[in-house]
Amino acid sequence: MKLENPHTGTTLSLDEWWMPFTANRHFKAAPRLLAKADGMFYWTPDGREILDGTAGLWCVNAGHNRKPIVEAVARQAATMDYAPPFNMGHPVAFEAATAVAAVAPAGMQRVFFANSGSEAADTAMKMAIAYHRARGEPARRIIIGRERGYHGVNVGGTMAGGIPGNRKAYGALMAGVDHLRSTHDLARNAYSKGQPVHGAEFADELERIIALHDASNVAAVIVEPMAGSAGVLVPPQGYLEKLRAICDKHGVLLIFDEVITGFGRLGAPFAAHRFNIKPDLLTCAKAINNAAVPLGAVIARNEIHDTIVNAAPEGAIEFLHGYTYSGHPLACAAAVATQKLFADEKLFERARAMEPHFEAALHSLRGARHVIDIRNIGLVGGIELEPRAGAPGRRALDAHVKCFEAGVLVRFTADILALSPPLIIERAQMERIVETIGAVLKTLE
Ligand code: PXG
Repeated sequence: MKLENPHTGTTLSLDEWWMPFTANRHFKAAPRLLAKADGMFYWTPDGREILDGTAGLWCVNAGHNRKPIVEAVARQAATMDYAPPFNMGHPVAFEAATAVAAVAPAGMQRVFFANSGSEAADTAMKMAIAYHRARGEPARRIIIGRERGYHGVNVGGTMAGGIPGNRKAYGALMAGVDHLRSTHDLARNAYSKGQPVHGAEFADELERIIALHDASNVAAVIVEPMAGSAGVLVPPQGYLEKLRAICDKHGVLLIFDEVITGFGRLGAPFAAHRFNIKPDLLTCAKAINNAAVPLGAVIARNEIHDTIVNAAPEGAIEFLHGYTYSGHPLACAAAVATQKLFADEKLFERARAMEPHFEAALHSLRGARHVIDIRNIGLVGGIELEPRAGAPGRRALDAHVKCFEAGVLVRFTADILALSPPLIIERAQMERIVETIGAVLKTLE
């Protein structure tokens, strides 16, 4: 097959790009390419239309190539490409931080920019440790994550994360991590709509883990309020409340990784709003600027910022951390335009209003071949398939490929199909996604 860039006519060689989180040999034997996007759709290089059921990779919440964002990035590129962020500033980064702080939970209006969710996770963990040190408790360095948690692929995120395949090759890259069990309980919670009823008690083991290490050594707990990458695990009713209470009791910070749940995905600005639980630190990325230019952020409780900043001598750098591209002008211009678009089109409210329709469409697949669970919240859906004997993950990979051939983009992880469409999705498009999956499941081994 001859592949080319349809916009330039350049013939493509597939050898050089070592692709991330990709079965490189499998992919390059039968590549699936996307070359153009608009609104709810992608197009392949040969012009086939693909309905985007995943908002890219959980990130293009306002839909693709939205004009105000495209224009803001183009304008900024033509005005000032780059400016250093260390002991220098530029207007757009301040504007972007203000725009993000405006939708953040009350009392969390301090925004530190990174370039990805992975960098945001590692930044938040360092911030937690720096906070305890500034308060005079420098021994608090242990980070507690959760099985099936995903916090990106940098050192801290890899170690605090709880996906075995992502960790096994690296040993102890970071000292002092422990893990809660995952909240997944298929036997009791299959086919839950919204938050499952069973499982608040899974939070109780945080008491045991903190006691084991002694609270005086524990810095923070980091969890995704709703675990995305590991297969759409919605927190059981009462679970996050318990985590918050146990953290408070022991002076341990609670970090919410909202890289997926941030900016409307659950029908509220953040999961913190949806579940009415306030973390101490919150990480985000992806939809912060509709994924137009790489950008991540840590949103800190004001008091955490103040404690770290005020502990340093006047004139000294208070938090010795940051990236060349922290607050990159193009990324920040996209963030300002994106946040305005979210507000102008009331997209978070729209996601909440569309949730019942999405839920009904998803659960209509109950009883379809191979399906053993369906779960959902906001505009997120997970469809768990019975794994093929001796070949875990293959059935969902086949479903992903066949849906793509049928013109619908769905994600998969292990044997779970994950859906997270742009928040502009129409009801007929929800139905098309679900009908396509249903038809594909009928044809799968
Ligand atoms: N935290 C969470 C909760 C994420 O979902 C990251 C951190 C890392 O972000 P960066 O920007 O460094 O990739 C993520 C990323 C999937 C999938 O298939 C999800 C992510 C990444 C890759 C695949 O669900 N989320």
